[in-house]
Amino acid sequence: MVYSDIEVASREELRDIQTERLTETVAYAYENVPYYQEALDEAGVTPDDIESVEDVSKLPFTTKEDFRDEYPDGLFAVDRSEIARLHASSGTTGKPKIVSYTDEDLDVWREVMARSLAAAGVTDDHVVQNAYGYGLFTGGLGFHDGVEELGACVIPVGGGNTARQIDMIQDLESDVLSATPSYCLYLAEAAEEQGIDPAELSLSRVIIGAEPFTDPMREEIEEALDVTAVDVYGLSEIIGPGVAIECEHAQDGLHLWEDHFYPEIVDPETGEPLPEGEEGELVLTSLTKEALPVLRYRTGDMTSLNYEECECGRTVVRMDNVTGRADDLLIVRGVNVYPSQIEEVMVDIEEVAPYYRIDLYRRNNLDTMELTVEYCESYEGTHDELESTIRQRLEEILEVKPDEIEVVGPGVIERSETGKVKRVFDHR
Ligand code: DLL
Repeated sequence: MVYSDIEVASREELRDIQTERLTETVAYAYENVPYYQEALDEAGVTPDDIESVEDVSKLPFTTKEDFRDEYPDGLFAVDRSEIARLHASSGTTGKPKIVSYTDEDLDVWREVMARSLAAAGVTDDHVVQNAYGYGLFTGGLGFHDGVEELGACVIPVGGGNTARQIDMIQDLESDVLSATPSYCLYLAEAAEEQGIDPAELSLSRVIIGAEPFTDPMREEIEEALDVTAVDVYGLSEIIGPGVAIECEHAQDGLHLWEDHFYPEIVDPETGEPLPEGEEGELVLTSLTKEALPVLRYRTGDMTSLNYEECECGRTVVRMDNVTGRADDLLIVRGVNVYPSQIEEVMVDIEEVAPYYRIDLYRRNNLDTMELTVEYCESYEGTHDELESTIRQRLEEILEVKPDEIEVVGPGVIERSETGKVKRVFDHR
């Protein structure tokens, strides 16, 4: 179901809306955020130079460091009295990024979340169990408001509490689970431990996001819970969840609500815009935000854009699934390694459970990489056999070999019930 006509508008109509909104946003940011006035002046650009959406590339970038430098509210464009809500992003080090919303911003967020849920196949008859964390994290409240806006029923369970979570699914017959992909697997595993077949639960779909996952990982979730798993993307700096989502129809790229968020793809090294279809770093400009307008935000997320109409009929641009971040790249003894490459191999080996961790150390001035992998309950072979299978498979795809592979039994690798999964531990 298409929630809003704009999802199927012609490309010309979309472009006109984007042009109008971009010119407004740039003038608004220039007038109301001293940081942007300075940044534009420095770049030698005035709001009048922005005449169409293509002029976006004249604007300077906004980065994570700018959010940090302007902590807590230096990027806000409105007075405190106009701010209806504050959230904070989940930074692992240093101060979080504080993000703000006016009433109108919250309306936009509800609308894009409702569109997203509808695209994922959620209807007003559905019961959505929301297992994203409530609180400063945008996942919980973002989903919550969107489900209400759509007219479906939300169960605000939040993150963790897995035994209760499973009871709720069983007793209240939840149709949809919104949760991180790692939590979906955690829940399936916990159900099994309780003697419940997770595939027999009432869930028909899960809406997974907030962290990268690979295709085999998605298949694992779909099989374990017998659901359709739909990928949802978003980030606090831009609004929260609901920037883009796959439709359940095609599951082929995430429909990005480009009447509110303008996407570009740039070379992560040079910042130069890349030709259509090429993979690079996603850069987003907010087109309707009041409290926190953001110009050309460097998301750090690697993806590509596809402007072809989807088989579901939506005409808005689709972004590819984000399987990594520009800064995810691990450089081990001078060689590039993406954790997603390792994950693909892990999930592809039947005897291995989808739990692994990568530890990097510097010993005697040399990088060392240790991989810890868990085998499945059903595995009957020896540790050595499995280790050599893993080593062989990794050698086919990686230029640099792990120095050590440790194979451990089921449940040994620490699980996290809440928040985003952490698989790489760089001790260097
Ligand atoms: O994670 C918002 C969100 C909540 C999205 C619930 C989806 C579901 P932040 O905490 O600010 O916001 O983290 C944003 O998480 O830049 C990506 O690196 C990563 N991320 C978010 N969604 C996906 C996804 C929320 N579907 C950062 N696939 C982003 C891969 C994702 N990475």
